[in-house]
Amino acid sequence: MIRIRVIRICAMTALLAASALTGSAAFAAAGNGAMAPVPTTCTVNDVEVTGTTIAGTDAVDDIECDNGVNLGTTVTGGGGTDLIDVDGNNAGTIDGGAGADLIDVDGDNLATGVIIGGSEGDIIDVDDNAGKILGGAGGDVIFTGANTGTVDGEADADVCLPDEGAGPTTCETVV
Ligand SMILES: [Ca+2]
Ligand SMILES: [Ca+2]
Ligand SMILES: [Ca+2]
Repeated sequence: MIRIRVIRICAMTALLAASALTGSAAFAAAGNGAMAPVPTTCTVNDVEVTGTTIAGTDAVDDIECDNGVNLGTTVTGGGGTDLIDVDGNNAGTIDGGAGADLIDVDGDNLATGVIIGGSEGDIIDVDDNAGKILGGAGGDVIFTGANTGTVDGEADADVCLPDEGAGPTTCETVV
């Protein structure tokens, strides 16, 4: 009876060791894979584009991303007054480029997310921010939900309107 128990315990120990190894291997694989760019699907002026680079033109663009912006994906408006409209979270980089852009993220800006207004007065509206929001030159208006990340209006007279939370908010006017 004692012998059977010992064998059982040995078997269980071996199983646990094996599963711990498998777990660490899986973790390592996920760790490596986590930084891999993930393509995002958006429409640029009603044309569907899938990739890790979604680029507007130097003219006025309407860029719509209905499933968020994934890690490693960069969405750029380029020149012109662009609308970049995201449904879901931003884990990538959104850059309005030159021109007074409207960047509307109907989700959170995650820790890995970066939103750049670019030159001229941009309007940036996002839910909770754990990432980085940079207004760039021009008088920008930046709306956020709870802010635990970085909000910096950068050059010129900016207005930041964080709903709650006291993450570092660098704006001439914080409402
Ligand atoms: Ca553009
Ligand atoms: Ca632009
Ligand atoms: Ca700006």
